[in-house]
Amino acid sequence: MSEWVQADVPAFAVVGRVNMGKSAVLATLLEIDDNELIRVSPTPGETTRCQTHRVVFGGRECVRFIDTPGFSQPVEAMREIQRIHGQGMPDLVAIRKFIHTAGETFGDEKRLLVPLLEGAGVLYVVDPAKPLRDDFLAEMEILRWTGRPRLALLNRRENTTGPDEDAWKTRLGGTFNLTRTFDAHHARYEERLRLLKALLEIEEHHRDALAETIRLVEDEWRVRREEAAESLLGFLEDALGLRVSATLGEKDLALHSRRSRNTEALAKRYFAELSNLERQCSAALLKIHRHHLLKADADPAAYQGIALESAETWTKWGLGRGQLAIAATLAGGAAGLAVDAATGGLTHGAGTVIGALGGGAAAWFKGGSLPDLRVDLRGGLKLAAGESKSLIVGPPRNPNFPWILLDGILIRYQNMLARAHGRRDEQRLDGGGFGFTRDFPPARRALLAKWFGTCLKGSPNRALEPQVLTALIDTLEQAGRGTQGQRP
Ligand SMILES: Nc1nc2c(ncn2[C@@H]2O[C@H](COP(=O)(O)OP(=O)(O)OP(=O)(O)O)[C@@H](O)[C@H]2O)c(=O)[nH]1
Ligand SMILES: [Mg+2]
Repeated sequence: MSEWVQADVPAFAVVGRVNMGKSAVLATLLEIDDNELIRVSPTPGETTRCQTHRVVFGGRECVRFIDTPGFSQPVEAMREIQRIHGQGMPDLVAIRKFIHTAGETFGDEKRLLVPLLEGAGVLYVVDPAKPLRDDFLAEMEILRWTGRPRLALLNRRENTTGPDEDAWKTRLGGTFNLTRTFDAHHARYEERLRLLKALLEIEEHHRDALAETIRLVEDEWRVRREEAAESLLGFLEDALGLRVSATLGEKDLALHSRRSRNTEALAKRYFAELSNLERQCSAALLKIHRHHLLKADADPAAYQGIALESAETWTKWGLGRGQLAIAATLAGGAAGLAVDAATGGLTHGAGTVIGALGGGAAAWFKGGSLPDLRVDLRGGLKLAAGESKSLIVGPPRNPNFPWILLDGILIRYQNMLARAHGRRDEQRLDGGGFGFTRDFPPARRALLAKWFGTCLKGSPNRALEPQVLTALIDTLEQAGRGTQGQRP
């Protein structure tokens, strides 16, 4: 009975020298960032026995990969198999005999050859920066003797090329059905898909099953994008509609120091809640993409005190000066007031507006020291004894604010997709990079601007949501390609 391979499920054994990145390749390919499930480690000899990793869709196993211990004595093993076979090229019979008769000194070789004997295809991982020595040639020779479909993978580290890379390619080209390059630390979805498609090319016997698997992977990726777009839509709606409020008593109003303390505390709370929403959205995206070592912690300080009027800020967030001018024109050029001069539909009832304080308003906000938030005071200015009123702090008035929020998440999304699951270091998912919104086609900009406007007023236009969702899905697709968001 076969231990590793089943007749109707395509199987591939990932083989190669110890420490070549076999487990890392597999972890990236299968999106497993958990060391308990696939151990990736700088210590050679980490994988000591074969381990099956099943790719399952809808409860059905579509393909399986077998991680194996690395070759440790390939030259000696090759000689032993030749000795067992005698004259001519050794075959599977000789390899079977080797597995059954050779001693434990060949323990790694025996264990890694068992799945091949049972019919698994070969995914041979090499580091092309290493010199092409005899022991590697011996590994290739043994793999050739198995007669199994073989794909060689040059696992390039940080794009480094070694002096022997051409020799590797020539040699592998002569021994393997296909040779591909892969970077276990940086491969993205497209490269993973390309690798799966390469397996389909070499394994004639399971062509249909592999083609079906690739379709399922592509479908799943589409579903993920839709789920990500939904999270993004929810985030934008919540973030743009976010308001925090505090109840002010008579003393709070009467004393200047208390007023400004209150307002500052409220602004701080506003930004803390805003980053919390951003963190939740990032966490949802990470969950959809099975990341556990990437952390979603958002930094409230990222928004607090950012100079919303400075061109530098917009450039940092990916908005060019030209676009800034457009946004300003769209908004009537009126950015920069510290205090909302009208309720602007922000409040639910008709309240007395802080702007009514006229010249006093600036004092309330301690000049320019506060971010440019929409602030609203409800309840009238004159309080009867025992009455209280609410101070409400809402989204920055700058017309670019929604675009900043969107860019921040899109950049995170792109950075997340660029992180390979084969890595084992922890990292914070950050929003550093250049934005996407500046490159939006005019129709998408107009649609989003319209919807943003309704969200900012706290009453998102539900009728627009399907279109917005489609626009966000397209946007995520473009961000996922990794070609945008770079500085031109
Ligand atoms: N920079 C970089 N490091 C890599 C890459 N692939 C693997 N590594 C590192 O190389 C080391 C060995 O990787 P593993 O995947 O554990 O190697 P292995 O071939 O499975 O090793 P054994 O199981 O011990 O035979 C780990 O520290 C990996 O993080 C890569 O593409 N780029
Ligand atoms: Mg390993």
